[in-house]
Amino acid sequence: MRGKFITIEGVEGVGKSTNIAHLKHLLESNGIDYAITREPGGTPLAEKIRGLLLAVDDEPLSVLAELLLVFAARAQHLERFIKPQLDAGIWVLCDRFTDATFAYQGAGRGLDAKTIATLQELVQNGLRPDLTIILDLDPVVGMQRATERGALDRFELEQIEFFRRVRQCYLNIAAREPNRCAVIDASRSLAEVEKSLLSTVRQRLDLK
Ligand code: Z5A
Repeated sequence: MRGKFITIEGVEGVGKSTNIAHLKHLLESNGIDYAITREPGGTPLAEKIRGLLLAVDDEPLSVLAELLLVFAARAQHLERFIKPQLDAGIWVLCDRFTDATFAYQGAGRGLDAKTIATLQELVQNGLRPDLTIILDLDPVVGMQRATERGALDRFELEQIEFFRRVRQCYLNIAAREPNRCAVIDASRSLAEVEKSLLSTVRQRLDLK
């Protein structure tokens, strides 16, 4: 049977990496074979593209070049990693996916959602996550968490208004696609977020 594809999204510092560790334990305790990956990235070549996207460089990256690099990395990731894993019955847990493109390049940078949807169809050919966890947090708090962690990347240098648009876009996606998306309030303590996340995933994916 094909593996399930789970993605996790949210603004910077929302706790994606932290909560992926909890999901990993849940899958293990259910005896499920899984792979953890991330976007942009997930294969050696896609990780090189990630480097281009996150680096702070003297030559500013055009908004369109940014979008195309995101989808170039995704095309490689899908063909070389995600699809083969799913086809082999392995569940894939991915830190960010195309909802991030609608949120960052669409709502954040101002690119037309239709253009993004066209590339989505070209690259994904109908493939969508089975479940998307959206960790929701005021970006002011997320940025504080990210800043405490160390040097900021090219996206993290954006103004707070940019991240407010990103957050709202995620909430809009969740409202439009409630069967695929689950929103978790990530402003609570780590233990409370974990509890809520695990009960949601158990219920949505029929796990114990
Ligand atoms: N991007 C894009 O523009 N378009 C796309 O299509 C895609 C991506 C796919 C890299 O993503 C960038 O790529 C991203 C958007 C863009 N922008 N940026 N920057 P990324 O996912 O690698 O980068 P990130 O969003 O900054 O993720 P992160 O740094 O890995 O953060 P996180 O995983 O969400 O958070 P964390 O590391 O788990 O937690 C951060 C800190 O907060 C840490 O010290 C935790 O202990 C703490 N924390 C977490 N939860 C809590 C709670 N509940 N209470 C208190 N403290 C907490």
